[in-house]
Amino acid sequence: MHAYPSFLAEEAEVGVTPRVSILSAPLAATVSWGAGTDQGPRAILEASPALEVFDDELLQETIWAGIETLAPLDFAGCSLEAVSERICQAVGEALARDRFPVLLGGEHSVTTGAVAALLRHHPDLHVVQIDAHLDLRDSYEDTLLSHAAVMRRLDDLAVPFTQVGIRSFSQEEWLLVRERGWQPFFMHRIKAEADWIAQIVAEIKGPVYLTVDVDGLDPAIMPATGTPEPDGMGWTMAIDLIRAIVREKQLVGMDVVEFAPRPGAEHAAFLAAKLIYRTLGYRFASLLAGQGGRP
Ligand SMILES: [Mn+2]
Repeated sequence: MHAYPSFLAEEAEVGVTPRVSILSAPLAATVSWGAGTDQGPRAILEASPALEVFDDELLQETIWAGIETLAPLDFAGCSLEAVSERICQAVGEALARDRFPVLLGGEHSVTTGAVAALLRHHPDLHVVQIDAHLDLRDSYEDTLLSHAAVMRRLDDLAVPFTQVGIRSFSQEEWLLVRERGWQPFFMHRIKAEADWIAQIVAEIKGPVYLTVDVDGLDPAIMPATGTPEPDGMGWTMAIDLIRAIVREKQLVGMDVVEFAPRPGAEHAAFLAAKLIYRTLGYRFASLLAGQGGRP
């Protein structure tokens, strides 16, 4: 068995106290179609050393913020409840050590445990979800902690959330959205409303947890996922949104979920790694300002 890879490999070893913990949650228990999300974290980490450590937009070496990769969580023999508790504990430990947590899924149900941990530090937490799906089913295949019900579980926790890139949902979910008066940022909406990013920023009141289900992106750039819904968000769309959120709000944690590596689609793992590195770049830009990243 090969050692588990780390984000940016030895390039991340710059000798500063880490401010970021990369935490792998290789969970694949309830995927509906297209398995392989348990291999997602490894594939993203393995692709990451191909990134240029000097960010081409921010003109800084974000590695100087300090990025550590923790050993992957082991879910062998765990129920989904136990998985969620284990993630909550691991994210809680990262927060206690003053680290910014980046969780790599694994399927989307990993988000619940991370949000539970963040809520203890930020009771006014707001979740921004990039996703093709509403994930508002009450349960899915009799599983309350299914990936298809993850946002419903967050609603149970009374966490406010904003859903972006949506283009696939059930009638049950649609009726719930109407009943609650929610206004998801459907794909057709963000294409029709030029100020969609400003609208999203305006509705966020507290610190932000960003959950990126990679199927929110267009399958042309992100084919490595179980449900590659057509007509998704482009790279620039997603990055413009993340830039605005991180600059105008307080980003306190993030995850990238539902990545399932596909032979021949290695660009997708590279994209996921760059999206994480760019987001960390925004998050730590003021810390690194004026020094090109170097201390
Ligand atoms: Mn999804």
